[in-house]
Amino acid sequence: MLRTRPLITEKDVLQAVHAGRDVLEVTGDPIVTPAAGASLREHGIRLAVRGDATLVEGESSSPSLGNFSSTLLLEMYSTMWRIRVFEEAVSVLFREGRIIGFAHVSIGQEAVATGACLALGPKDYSTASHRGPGPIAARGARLDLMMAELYGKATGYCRGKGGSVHLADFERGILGANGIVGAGIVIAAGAALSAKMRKSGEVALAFFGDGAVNQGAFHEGLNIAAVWKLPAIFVCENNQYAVSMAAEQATGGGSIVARAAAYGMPGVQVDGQDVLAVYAAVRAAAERARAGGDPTLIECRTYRFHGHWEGEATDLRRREEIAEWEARCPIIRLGTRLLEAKIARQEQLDALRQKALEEMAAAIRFAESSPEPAPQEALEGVLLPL
Ligand SMILES: Cc1ncc(C[n+]2csc(CCOP(=O)(O)OP(=O)(O)O)c2C)c(N)n1
Ligand SMILES: [Mg+2]
Repeated sequence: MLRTRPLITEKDVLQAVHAGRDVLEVTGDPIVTPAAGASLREHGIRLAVRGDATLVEGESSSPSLGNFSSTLLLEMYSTMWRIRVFEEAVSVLFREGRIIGFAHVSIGQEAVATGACLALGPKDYSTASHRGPGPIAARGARLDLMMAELYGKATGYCRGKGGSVHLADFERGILGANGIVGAGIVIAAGAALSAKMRKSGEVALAFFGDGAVNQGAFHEGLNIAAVWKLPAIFVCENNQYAVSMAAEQATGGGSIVARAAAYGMPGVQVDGQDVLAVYAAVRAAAERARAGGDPTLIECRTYRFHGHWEGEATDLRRREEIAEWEARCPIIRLGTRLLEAKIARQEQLDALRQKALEEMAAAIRFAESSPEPAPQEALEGVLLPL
């Protein structure tokens, strides 16, 4: 049975302001739209929640470092660098014509992939959008096999036939990046159904963009997951744009996270530049899913520092906007916190980045020296129409 959760909009807040109230009372487990959250803060109005409220949307404050082991914090830091240096190399190699096909990088968004994937267990499943390398590297996939795939070499993850938008590693539960926007959402729902039927205790997580929430697959996937209480986690990488279309102009109702209410599932919005916030949200969602509870929609507000794809001729976004977000680099942010809390010294952080650089350099050497696929294998492993 679907639960109804009250929605707090900016209008509700403004009504309270006009009535001269400084408290907005609500019964149940409310959804607060981002605009309402901002308005609450702006007018200094407190939300008083009656009932068993557990989740309140709006950008959460960052969890304290004390909630995480230093091993995990350093793993987060090095995973983000692993993604960053790999994708920076991809960007250069693509421009040099050494990487073929498409390449979409998620430089700037590393905290989303990292926080989410590190909150999963090794047997869980994940799918990624067309912006594949980040979420796939974050689950521990091998950079050399990834790079060889991007080069179209026979040693790549899909023997050179998939490229960056179809990277997959089934042994790690990575069910693939996908060139079809939104497709990974229903694939994850299917994996979650399989886990539920097998009573395996596994969960399935789908990464997708803000553009995907307007696809039918988003609604189908969330609906079936809600109706059948599937152990699924839907992570929206809201990087504010689908190619050049701004999410705020394309999202009916104005809020992605509010759509969770339509399916009676918890919805959480987190600061996607804060790896700790993403981790905490996914961890809570995974625990709920494993315990047989509802699936969860998590909207991570983030930004891609590069254009839509590496071959993009024009980027229509404002330079000031890009600069504002570059100042919110998730890696620098975590590094600064680790230094301030004396959890790590600068030399340790530098060594983790250096290790990622060496792994990336070895991955390029592997890809460069790998053979091309043999022409007679061109149709092997490919689904052909009858
Ligand atoms: C079903 C479908 N429609 C359109 C496209 C073309 N397309 C590729 S990426 C993209 C934008 C997706 O934006 P978003 O979901 O926000 O992901 P982002 O690129 O921002 O990570 C579009 C429209 C596609 N690949 N698949
Ligand atoms: Mg997007």
